[in-house]
Amino acid sequence: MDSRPLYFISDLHLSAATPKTYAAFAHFIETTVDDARAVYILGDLFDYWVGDEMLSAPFAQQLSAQLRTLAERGIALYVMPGNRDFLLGARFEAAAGAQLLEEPAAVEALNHRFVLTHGDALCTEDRAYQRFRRCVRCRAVQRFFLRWPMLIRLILADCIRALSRMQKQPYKKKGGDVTLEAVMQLFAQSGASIMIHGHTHRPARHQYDTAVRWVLSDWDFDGGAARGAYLRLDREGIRSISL
Ligand code: LP5
Ligand code: MN
Repeated sequence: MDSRPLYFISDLHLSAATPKTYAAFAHFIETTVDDARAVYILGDLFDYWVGDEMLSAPFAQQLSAQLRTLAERGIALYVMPGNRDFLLGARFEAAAGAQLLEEPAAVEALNHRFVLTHGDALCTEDRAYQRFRRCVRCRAVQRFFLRWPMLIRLILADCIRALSRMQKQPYKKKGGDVTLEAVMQLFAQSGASIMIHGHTHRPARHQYDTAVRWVLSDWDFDGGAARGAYLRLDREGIRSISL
């Protein structure tokens, strides 16, 4: 059995405007995960993604080349789409040497069964967001959107981002967290005893009767309070390690 550790991160929200967070991420990829069997990025690697044509931007080229070094070192890379980068596609996969993971994903490793998800689908009280999500996760809507010129896509994404920002403290309002009902339903449906997700920016370890839910931290070294962390699973179990 391959007993090398697995690493989990999410919510880096990287863009050309986040050089310090990118530097922390580059260090994580170059050094921290050197002993890994696999790295899982559970959504929102990018601040936003409106189609794989974004790969032609120097920032995205640098980032995908960085990610490709994992495959070259024999480390598998799995990327799950988040609510900001669900339009990552096959060209990104090829450029980054990654495998896109559909969510929720069940994974067996080191004698545990995990269920992995970004986390936004679990915020079932956020009805406006769930309506929006159903619309933009519809394949036909995505195909339609991806045929538009890049400039128009960027303008629409900017409008959506502005609307989203106008919500006061989205993670503190009612509906800004996962619901217990959705969490329990996902445990039951997946048969997993460990759940890992991000999105809510409320890093924690929640213990239930027979299951555990780990919530990943977001990363930000460019704005207010510097923060970032990853989960490491090895034969001894899971640990959260802050940067
Ligand atoms: O991202 P975060 O964490 O700050 O907030 C999320 C929810 N917001 C979003 C929007 C993203 O931040 C921006 C997405 C950029 C990529 C766009 C791709 C372009 C569209 C592709 C079409 C195929 O996800 C926020 C949640 C919060 O998490 C907490 O869970 O509350 O939800 C919102 O703010 C959404 C609003 O509630 C509803 C917005 C309605 C916008 C209507 C525009 C319709 C456009 C239809 C497009 C075809
Ligand atoms: Mn998110």
